[in-house]
Amino acid sequence: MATEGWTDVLTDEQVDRFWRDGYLLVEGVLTAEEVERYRRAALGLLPDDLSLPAHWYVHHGRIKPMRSPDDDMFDTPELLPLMGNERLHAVMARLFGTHRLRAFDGSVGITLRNDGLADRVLSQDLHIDASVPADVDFLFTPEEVQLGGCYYLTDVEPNGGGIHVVPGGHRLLEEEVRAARAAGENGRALHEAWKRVTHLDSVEVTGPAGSFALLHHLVPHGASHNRRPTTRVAQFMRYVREGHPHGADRPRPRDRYDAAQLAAMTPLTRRLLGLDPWE
Ligand SMILES: O=C(O)CCC(=O)C(=O)O
Ligand SMILES: [Fe+2]
Repeated sequence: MATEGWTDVLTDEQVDRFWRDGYLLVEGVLTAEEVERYRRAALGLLPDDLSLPAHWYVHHGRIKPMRSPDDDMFDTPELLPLMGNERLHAVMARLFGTHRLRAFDGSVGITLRNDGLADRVLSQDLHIDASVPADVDFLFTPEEVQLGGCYYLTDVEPNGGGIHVVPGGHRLLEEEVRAARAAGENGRALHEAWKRVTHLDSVEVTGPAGSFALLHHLVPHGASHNRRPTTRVAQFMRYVREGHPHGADRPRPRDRYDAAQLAAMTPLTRRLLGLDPWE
């Protein structure tokens, strides 16, 4: 089936580097034709007159389209195939050690050039987006791991709005949380529940269009200002194993999908969304 060959999709060196650094740029996940199609679909979310709906998020040149005030998942027929991409699933299966995964997120981030705030690199506080509720302590088990990141749908050159990550940040976070626990403190609550991390240094992840910038869920990361003319277009994805301890593997509700969306799904997409069971 679709996952054939997933064991050799990354080299052992890439796998080791990912678990050591907590991030990895995987090139060539999308073909040039796919990049062009999805980039157009993502930019096609922008209204013709560039009047951005009030419920969209716009900050320092970064536009986050929203389907509704509390829904940022763009699983339209055009963009839905990104959620069931075979190559990204193979990369994830290699790292998780199983192909029985659930995929979610599907949000889009479009970063225009911003000439302001010249003394600042980041346009967003470093944070984590772990599927661990803010009032629940980390388990630090393999079952809890969520792997995510973004497809780059444009070339991202240095200072071009690439996602910033803290190298080794997942290990730094675990050490800090465990030290706090040992001191009788709540490590989960540190740094505003790890949504405002100001004490760690980050680097920009650059790469050609068609790459996936892969992140461990405990790596603090944040958006950066784009200083280049090329508008950065990215689509975000997250994966967990079936049986996630905090319920992040819940299937998508069936009534979310109309005939056009269902027609855009492959058998792999249906399993990743939880509409069909894994064998
Ligand atoms: O757009 C980016 O580069 C990162 C955005 C991000 O991490 C977020 O919005 O949670
Ligand atoms: Fe984030």
